[in-house]
Amino acid sequence: PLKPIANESYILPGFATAKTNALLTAIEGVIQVAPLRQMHTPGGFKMAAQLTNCGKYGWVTDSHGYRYQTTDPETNLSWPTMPELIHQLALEAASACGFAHFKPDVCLINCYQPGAGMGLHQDKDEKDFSAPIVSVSLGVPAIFLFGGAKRQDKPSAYLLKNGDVVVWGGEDRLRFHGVQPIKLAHHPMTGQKRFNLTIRQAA
Ligand code: MD5
Ligand code: FE
Repeated sequence: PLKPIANESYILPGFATAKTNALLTAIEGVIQVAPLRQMHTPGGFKMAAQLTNCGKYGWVTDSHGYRYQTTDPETNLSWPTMPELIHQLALEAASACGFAHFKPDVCLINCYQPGAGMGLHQDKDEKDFSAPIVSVSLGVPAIFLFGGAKRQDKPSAYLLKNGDVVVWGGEDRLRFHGVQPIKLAHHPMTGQKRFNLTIRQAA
């Protein structure tokens, strides 16, 4: 099933459900090399979610700005390779939504504890906005806020559960979006946490 939420954006409910165990195992492997950490925005605020990356590039933020880089600033090591399971899942989800040209080179892993959210923002640090973005939700549910081209546009709210996949592209690629603070809940595979994989083409 494929639920359109805008002209070129779709929720694929449960698209990754059969793979959630393997995805969490893959995430554990990444975290052992590139630990989860809270980063700071250029304005000096600590982000609520913890993050890490895998793939050729990783998304980072610090006092100098938002950017992609090939090394982990905590360890100076290259980011771990993107597990093939994640790479393939992203290609399959994008293809199911009609996005044939997608060469993902980064998977940002966000980890939300109860109370953590993400304010409305646009993803615009990538080179080619014609490439879609695929997101995979794991663990406790979250309310995803999907806005418009302007910050002032009133967002729609969608509940994203373990195994749900969302694909954004085309005219919707630069919409404002965010995540409401996570409610206290329990998931058998992640405890109180929510993980989100955001698979993108940075270069
Ligand atoms: C999350 N993460 O649940 C979300 C899912 C981020 C972020 O937003 O930047 O780490 S990805 C949601 C997304 C990506 C690209 C475009 C749009 C939404 N959109 O047009 O709404 O941790
Ligand atoms: Fe985003």
